[in-house]
Amino acid sequence: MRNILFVFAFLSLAIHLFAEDGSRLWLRYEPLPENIATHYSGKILYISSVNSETGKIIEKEFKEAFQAMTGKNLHSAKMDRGKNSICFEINKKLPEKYTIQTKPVKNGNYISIESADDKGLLYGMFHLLRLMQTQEDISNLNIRETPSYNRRILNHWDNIDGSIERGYAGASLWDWNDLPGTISPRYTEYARANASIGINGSVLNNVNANPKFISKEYLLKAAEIAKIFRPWGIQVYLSVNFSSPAELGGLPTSDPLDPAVRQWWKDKAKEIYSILPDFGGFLVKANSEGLPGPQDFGRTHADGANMLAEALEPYNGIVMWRAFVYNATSPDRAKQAYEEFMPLDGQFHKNVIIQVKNGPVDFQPREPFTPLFGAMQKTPLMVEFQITQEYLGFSKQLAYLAPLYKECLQSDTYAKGKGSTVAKCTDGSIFPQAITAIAGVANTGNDTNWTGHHFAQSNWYCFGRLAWNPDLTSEQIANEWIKMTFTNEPAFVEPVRQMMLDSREAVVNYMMPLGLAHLFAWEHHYGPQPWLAIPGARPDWMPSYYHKADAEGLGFNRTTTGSNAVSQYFPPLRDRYNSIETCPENLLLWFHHVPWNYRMQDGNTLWDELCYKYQAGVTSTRQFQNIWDKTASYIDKKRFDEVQYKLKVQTRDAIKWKDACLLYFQTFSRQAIPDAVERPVYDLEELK
Ligand code: GCV
Repeated sequence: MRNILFVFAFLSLAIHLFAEDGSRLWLRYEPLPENIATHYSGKILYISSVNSETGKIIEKEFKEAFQAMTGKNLHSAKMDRGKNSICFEINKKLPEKYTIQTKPVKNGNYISIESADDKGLLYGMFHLLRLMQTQEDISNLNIRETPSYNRRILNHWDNIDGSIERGYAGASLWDWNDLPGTISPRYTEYARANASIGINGSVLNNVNANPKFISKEYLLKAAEIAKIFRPWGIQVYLSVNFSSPAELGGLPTSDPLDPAVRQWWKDKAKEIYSILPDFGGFLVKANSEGLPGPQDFGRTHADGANMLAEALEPYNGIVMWRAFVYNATSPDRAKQAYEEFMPLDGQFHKNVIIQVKNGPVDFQPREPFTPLFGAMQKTPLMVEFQITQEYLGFSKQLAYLAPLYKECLQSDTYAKGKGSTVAKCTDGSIFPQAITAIAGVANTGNDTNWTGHHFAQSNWYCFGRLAWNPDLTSEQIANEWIKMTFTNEPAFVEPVRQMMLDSREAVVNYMMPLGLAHLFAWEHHYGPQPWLAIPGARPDWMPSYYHKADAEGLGFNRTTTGSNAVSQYFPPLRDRYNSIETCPENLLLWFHHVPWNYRMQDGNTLWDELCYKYQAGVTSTRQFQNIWDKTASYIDKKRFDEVQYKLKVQTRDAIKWKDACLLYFQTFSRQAIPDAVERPVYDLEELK
């Protein structure tokens, strides 16, 4: 009875101390059930040779977490690897980033976490805590971990005025007005959350970069953020505007071959490193969507990137040069990055890496992988994913993105025969490269729960976990995240995991199934506007450029009889995509213009199949509502209610997508919507 009372008192204390508002993310360290807590008793924290700031963080975090989960205090000891102790130890000879092992000691055993540096110990500590949080057996451990990518980076599209481009979780976390004098406690919380999932870099500002970010005034502000991030193993990077020499430095030009411009960047790099000694480097969006770049001066992307690379080289900084380029006159936007960058392969300085969006257009709910992966073999490439849900329902809709990220990373490019996946082509295992990296456009903001939708936290989480190890399964990651974020109760974990795993495909189905892309409303990219036609606007910003609906059929002919984008892929993929019979149906309309009465693999016509896909998307969202409604008793009311409300909005908006797209495409197909599909509830004119 006393035990029960104790547990009860302990639980209510925990509940009292922390509101369940999502602010604690996956680092909630909830009390473990008593039988498990007993199993963990008696362990002593032992830290050797770690006197750094990071060492102090490890000691504090581990003690507090252990206390919160087990109710027991740990004691620090420097000398003795005693029975039941947990030992954090630097081992310079260790090839892996860290190991966690159960090792024998007199009368028992202890847990040893070893790494060549304190950052590895930090990751090892979070790994061990994760095992405890998810109630895994830690009695016999033999874990060896090495990250797949050296640089695992969040890109913030945050502006100087505190707004965030494509941000759906409030304003920027960075209080530029108050920095450097006032330091928000959230900087530490942000760094801690990132460290817990292995993220080790942060680009603080938008790729649509204001030149001011590299002024002395702003460097001093960024330096304060970097100071907080440093012991958590996170390097600061900045996006730079290519016209900075002219706009910030007052030079008459920003031509990358002009000696004064080159010197300006060298001086700027020197200044940056005097203020930010471990600065990571530059991210650059150039000659893209109206931003300046080397082509303004008749120079190439390589000329521009190499000039910056030379300036950063003495300090080991890198340049992440984006391949997101397209122009209004191109007959196929999906081909452009390849056309502009392939001729430059091998011409980049060794500290340049080309940052390439996962798909050739723009973070659509489904795209094939960008064909530059595997093709540029003499230049390091890094994948850029979007974590913020610009094209997947903002923070209003549930879309767990691990399946999307994995679909790209596991795609076989066939660059060096079968098995040349995008992951292997970018992690250094097929093409040796000095720099390996991966980036995700962050979905964080100053909302209490960080990401707007409670489930959007899982996308931040899964990006970090996959950046560390792309072989983890979406299911495994969802499992961990749910247990740490909500509860270990199987009656909650299992249905919610299934809901998450189904959610991305649901969004594809009710937004743009079968390889359709970019049917989005003008500018905000939330709802459907497949009919959009603004006189005089850029054609490649209009949905009809992508869907090509006409009386004959639907889809973009990218085969050898069309734009020939298929030729940018290696055989046999090229041939598979080129043939309507072998093209995967989930990309059919990406590569083919398909007649409305074309027979799909299941015998349905294209038109009927399209209708069934939209219906399947809507049906899934209703299932999500049903699943969620049954979970009320397992979690706190606040998060339950907030998610319940968002799932209702998602169903409502999925119906809008279905009605808008089917009613619009019906004006071309001139066929009835099959009986098994819900009748439209909106009129096309009303939706328009
Ligand atoms: C930061 C898309 C988005 C833009 C974004 C751009 C990019 O076009 O809509 O908001 O700009 O991608 O990735 O540079």
